[in-house]
Amino acid sequence: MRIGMVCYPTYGGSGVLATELGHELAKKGHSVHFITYAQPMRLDRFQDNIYYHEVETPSYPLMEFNQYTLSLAGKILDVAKYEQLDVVHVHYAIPHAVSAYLAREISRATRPFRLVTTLHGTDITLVGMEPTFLPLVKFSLEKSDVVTAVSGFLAEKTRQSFGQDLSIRVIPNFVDTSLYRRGDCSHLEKHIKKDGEFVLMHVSNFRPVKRVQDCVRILAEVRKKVPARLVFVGDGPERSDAERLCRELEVEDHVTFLGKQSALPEILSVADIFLLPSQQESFGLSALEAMSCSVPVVATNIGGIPEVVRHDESGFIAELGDVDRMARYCLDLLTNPKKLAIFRENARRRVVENFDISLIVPHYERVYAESMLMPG
Ligand code: GMT
Repeated sequence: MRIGMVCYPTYGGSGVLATELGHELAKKGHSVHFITYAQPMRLDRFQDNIYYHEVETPSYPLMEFNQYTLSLAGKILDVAKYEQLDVVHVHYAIPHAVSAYLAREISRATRPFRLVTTLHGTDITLVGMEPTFLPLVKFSLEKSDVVTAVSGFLAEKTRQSFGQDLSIRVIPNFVDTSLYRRGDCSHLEKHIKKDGEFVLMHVSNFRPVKRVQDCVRILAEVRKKVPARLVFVGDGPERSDAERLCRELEVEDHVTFLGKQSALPEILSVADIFLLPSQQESFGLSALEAMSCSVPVVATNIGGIPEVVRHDESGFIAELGDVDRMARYCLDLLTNPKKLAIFRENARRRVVENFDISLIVPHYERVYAESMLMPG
C-alpha cells in the first residue's frame, strides 16, 4: 500500500510511534510517505520505501499567525495526488485530522484516499477539551474512516467526551524488543553510576503533566535508606524547576541531567528502576521501552498506565503525588535483589508477549485494508 504518515516530529511518544510504525511498514514492502514540518526524530537512517515531505508554511505580512493547518492540508493533497496514496494515517488529532479531512474532501473528485486517525492522549484529554477545539475534534473523528486509540482508557475517554457512538479500535503502542533489550552498558555505567549507587531513571519531554519534580522527591526519600542516583533523559519546560528542587533538597550531586538522547536502549540498560509519576498518561510509551530493557516501572495509577505496568509484577502503581509510597516501592525492589530480578524478567516478558512490534503492526495493516473496503 501507499501510506501517508502525518505526525509531530518532535521529542514525544506519538511521533516516535508513528516513525517506528513507518519503518516497519516500509520493511514489509509498503511505501511510506512522512508528511511533517521537520524531519521526525527517529527518521535518522536511510531505508528503502521511506520518503519524507516537509510541510513549509509560507509567511506574508498580513498573516500574523502561522498557517500550519492549511499548509499541512495542502501538502497532504499534493503528496496524495502525486504519490497516489491509498491511506493517510494521522497521529494526534489536532490539527492533523482536520487538515487531512480537508485534503480528502478536496481530493474526492479526483483520487480520494482513506483517512485513519490515531489518538495519542492530550489531543483528547487536554487540548481537545478546549471549547474552541472540541467541535473540530469531534467532527474530524466522525469523518475519519477509522479511528484508533493507543489504550482502552483513551478509547473510553474519547467516547465519553465526543460521543458514545464513535467507533474506536484500541491498538496499543509497541516497541521493537530486538532493539530495546538490556545490553552491555559497562562503558556508560562508568560515567553514570557512582560508588555502587542504584539508578532511578526518568525519560520524558519535561512537560508539567510528567511531574518530574516527583522524581526528585522520590530520590530524596530513597537516598535516606540506600545510595541512589536519579538520571533524567530529555528536556523541556520543567527542567529548570527540577534543577532548583534538586538543590533545595540537597540531592544535586546525585542527579544527572543527560538532556535529549537517542541511544535509549543503552542508557535504559543502566537503570534499576524507571519512574513515571505522571498526572496524565494515556499509555506511557517510555515505560514500555524501559520494561523492554528489563527495567521495572514505578508509576502512577493514571490513564492507560495500568494497561502497561502490572502492579506488583512488572512494577508498582501508586496514587498521583504519593511520593512516599513510590519511594517505598523503589526501596522494596532495591533492597531485595531476588525480587528485583523477578520483576526485571516479568517486565521484559510482558513486553515481548504483548507489545512487540511484530504483534502490533499487523493490526494497523488490517485497519488500512479494511478502510479501503469502506464506502467512500
Ligand atoms: O498527548 C500528548 O501529550 C503527547 C503525546 C506525545 O506525542 O508524546 O503523548 C501521548 O502519546 C504517547 C504515545 O502514544 C503516549 O505514550 C503518552 O502516554 C501520551 N501522553 C499523555 O497522555 C500525556
